[in-house]
Amino acid sequence: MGNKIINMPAARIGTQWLVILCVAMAASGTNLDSGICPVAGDSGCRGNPPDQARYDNYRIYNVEFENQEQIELFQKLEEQSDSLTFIGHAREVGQKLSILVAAHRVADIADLLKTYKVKHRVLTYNFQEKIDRNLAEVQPESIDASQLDWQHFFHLKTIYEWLDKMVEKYPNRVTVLDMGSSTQGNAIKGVKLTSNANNKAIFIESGIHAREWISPAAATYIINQLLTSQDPKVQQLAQDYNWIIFPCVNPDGYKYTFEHDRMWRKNRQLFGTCRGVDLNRNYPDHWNSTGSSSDPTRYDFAGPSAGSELETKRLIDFIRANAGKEQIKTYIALHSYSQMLMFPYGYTKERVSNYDDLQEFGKKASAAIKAESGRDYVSGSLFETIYPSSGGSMDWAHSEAGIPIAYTFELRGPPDSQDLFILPAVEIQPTASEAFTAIRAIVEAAAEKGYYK
Ligand code: 0X9
Ligand code: ZN
Repeated sequence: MGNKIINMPAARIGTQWLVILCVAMAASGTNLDSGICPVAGDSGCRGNPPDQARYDNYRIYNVEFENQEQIELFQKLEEQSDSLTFIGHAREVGQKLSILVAAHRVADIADLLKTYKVKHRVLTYNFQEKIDRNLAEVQPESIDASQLDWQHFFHLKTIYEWLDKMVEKYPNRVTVLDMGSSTQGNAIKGVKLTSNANNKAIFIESGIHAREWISPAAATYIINQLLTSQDPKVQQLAQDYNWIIFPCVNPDGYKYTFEHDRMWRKNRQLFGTCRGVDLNRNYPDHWNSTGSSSDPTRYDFAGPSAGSELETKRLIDFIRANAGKEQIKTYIALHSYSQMLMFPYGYTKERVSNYDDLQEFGKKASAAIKAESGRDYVSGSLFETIYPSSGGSMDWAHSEAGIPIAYTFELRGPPDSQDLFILPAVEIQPTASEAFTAIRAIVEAAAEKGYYK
């Protein structure tokens, strides 16, 4: 909206448009009398606020279902409304669920909770405060990548430049990998750390869900540890295995969380009036059979068909081309939040052939985290631990690509976190360290069982 339009006589603008214009102006603080933008801004008319989603006075409710009626109530609510962000779906008695409630729905939801006697707690009263604090912990996009640390969050550009710097610094050990471009033309870049061409390889997938910022941060932490740690055990691990790490497999979504909506999860593919496929529902393995949606407006939209998305195709092509050649025996997908270490399957309660081993390694990994930080991480099959979901990358990597050791980690915070995905920056270092500790415990236990022979 520019000054030209503001100065147009009312008669030349249709009544409907005039109303919209006035509401927009009032909302943005534009001075209708003078037609002057009050504050210098960076988008559209100087003075308009940026095109950024806000969550002022949004609340997080944690509810617990005690009967079928309450479950059906919340299933209906989720179906009917896009002003309630569910973290999971209402499924069973005893289940606890966090829901982000838009400010204009607070009275309505509070009434329903009372009417149906739903057990609940309010975890957060103003979600925007969490976001504001978090955005203050982001370093500017213009920062030199050598400044990358684990006390701040970083833009995609900085993470990618930091990968290039690692290659410059350790040319004999690090190579940059590029899977190709995303839907919106961003690179899907990673690194390979090689000690010996004959080593078995460990693959780490990070950032498939855009808003889970701890995931790319943990990936850069792990790369840095493998290259610089003085701990002989870490050096041994860097010696004995090659590591293929992609910090951000959903670059379009990640960029969007910095520029427009901190809570964005999916990729940015357009479907008429809305956008985004949940890339962790898009893999061609029992695609869209459970725990996913066929509706593009939903957070867990599986896509128009199995493997429809460019990001999914890139990753599948990469793994197909390299699983054998690079001897990839371990696949780790990093997510947040809930503190869980999960193995296949996600789509069924049937057990994988090496269920007992994966269960044992998971338990060892959560014990190692407990010893390190005191944090509780639950381990088990994904279906049994978090919720049924199909079309995930881990199921595909295990079943279709034949990678025997496959895990999905949900990193900090706890399941009843007041922050949801907005982890404070002070927790980056300890959380990333926990992730690395768990990976090391799994790899060491799997090595003992002969998985890397
Ligand atoms: O829902 C998800 O995709 C994951 N949880 S998150 O809160 N990070 O979004 C966990 C389920 C992963 N599902 C499969 N791999 N099938
Ligand atoms: Zn996730």
